[in-house]
Amino acid sequence: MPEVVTLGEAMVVFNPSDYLPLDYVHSFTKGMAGAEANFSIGIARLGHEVGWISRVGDDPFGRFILKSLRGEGVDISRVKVDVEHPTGVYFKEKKSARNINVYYYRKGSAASFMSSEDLDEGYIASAKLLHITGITPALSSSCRDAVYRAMQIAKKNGVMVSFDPNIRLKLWSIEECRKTLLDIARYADIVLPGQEEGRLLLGTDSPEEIAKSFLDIGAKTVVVKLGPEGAMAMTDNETVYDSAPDVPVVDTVGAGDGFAAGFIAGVLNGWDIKRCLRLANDVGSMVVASNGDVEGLPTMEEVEVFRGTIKKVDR
Ligand code: KDG
Repeated sequence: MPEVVTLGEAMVVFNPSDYLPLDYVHSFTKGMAGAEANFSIGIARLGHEVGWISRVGDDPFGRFILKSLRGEGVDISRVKVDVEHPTGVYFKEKKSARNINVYYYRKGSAASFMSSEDLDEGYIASAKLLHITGITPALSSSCRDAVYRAMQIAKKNGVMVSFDPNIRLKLWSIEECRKTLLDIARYADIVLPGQEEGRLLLGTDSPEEIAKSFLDIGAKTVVVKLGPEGAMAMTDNETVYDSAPDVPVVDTVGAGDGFAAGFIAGVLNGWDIKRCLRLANDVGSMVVASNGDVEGLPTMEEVEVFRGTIKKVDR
């Protein structure tokens, strides 16, 4: 049984070949996407066992997603193939590396029909950690029920819960989003908001105030992502800051999932918070420096090469 379990929608992403408005782009590269699937690949590459729960359509894109995740070593034994609904897709529009829009074609997708009946209680109960993002509860009411059920199973069985708000205002209104995500955060041991997400949810830009608010509602560790500035982690006993490595910005989408995978992998390794934060920042930066949502996710060895602590022989 996997150490980490997560649930959410994977999609096929079409990455444009040029920095142009989408109406002028003529070719795209097909890739894997979906926050929880990206996170799963990140965790697997960093050497931990992870299971991803979802539904995919009975179509070539669903098969592509399953082959990709299986190939990465993610456990997909709890994924259902839905013969009635398609796999979701999304298109990325890049006007520049820092100016990215997304266009979703996921309404009515197979994953949006996921429900609490898709959950295997023993599978979640035997994990060390359940990872939730704010995207899954935005997909449908049955997905939201599944998220709550998964968190209840985790709480009942002493499984740690990590929560990345991953606010997507193309999926729901800010009012519904705020109400739901602040409620979900009450179940989380580790909360990983971005600074802007903290502002949207709590009305403050201050990383310290954002962290304290989540600690007040029950989190044990809060990690606030500060973009190119790095990140800050706070517990009841300590506050730690870490800067992000300076990398060329190629594609920022997926960096938060890589960051979460790095932090959680560190937690599973039993590392102190400073070391977890370092790995999170390194993994996030490596994703930012490569094209695509998952392509830049590193193995531990690749992290060491990136840090310059080991040398790679190229030829
Ligand atoms: O965090 C990256 C994700 O945003 C991307 O892979 C697609 O899951 C996705 C979403 O809903 O935006």
